[in-house]
Amino acid sequence: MSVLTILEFPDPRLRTKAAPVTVFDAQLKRFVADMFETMYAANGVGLAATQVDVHQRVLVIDMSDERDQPLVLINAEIVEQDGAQVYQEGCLSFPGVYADVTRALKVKVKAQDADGKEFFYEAEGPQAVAVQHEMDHLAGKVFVDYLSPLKRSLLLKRLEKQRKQAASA
Ligand code: GNR
Ligand code: NI
Repeated sequence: MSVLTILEFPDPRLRTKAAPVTVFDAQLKRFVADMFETMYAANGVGLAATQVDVHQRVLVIDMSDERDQPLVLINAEIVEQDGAQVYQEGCLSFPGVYADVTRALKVKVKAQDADGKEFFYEAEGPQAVAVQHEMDHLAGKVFVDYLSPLKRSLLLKRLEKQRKQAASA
């Protein structure tokens, strides 16, 4: 297994739209294992393939405190959604910055597992935030896209400041 490099904003590759997975083979399973290793190494609660420069519809999530509830969604599609919630989001591609984003409260997703078997997954609250955040990455979208121009420029300035501090630490 390997820890993969996570692309950071404003890398233009984060804007790539992922293609559906069509081949469910050993290579895909290795890639999923690498995604989990990368997400856990970075202390993230989710990771989209886009963030490691693989442009296929694969996302992983683990919202548990014990880091023992891995979930992989391949070719995920939202089939139902309901309500709204505001949640303070972060992103491994924007280290050290956070912002409130409004999203659906509940989502029902149709997806495939690493063997290609179709299943439905229903999430509410923080889990639903994670699913929507990762699905956005696969569409080339990032959480700052939801902010007003003013809030976005403030956040991107903070990102620069964080980077300078991290570089001189
Ligand atoms: O680790 C992550 N935490 C997080 C917190 C609030 C809302 C969304 C997330 S996802 C993020 C990992 C990441 O960047 N996934 O794309
Ligand atoms: Ni993210």
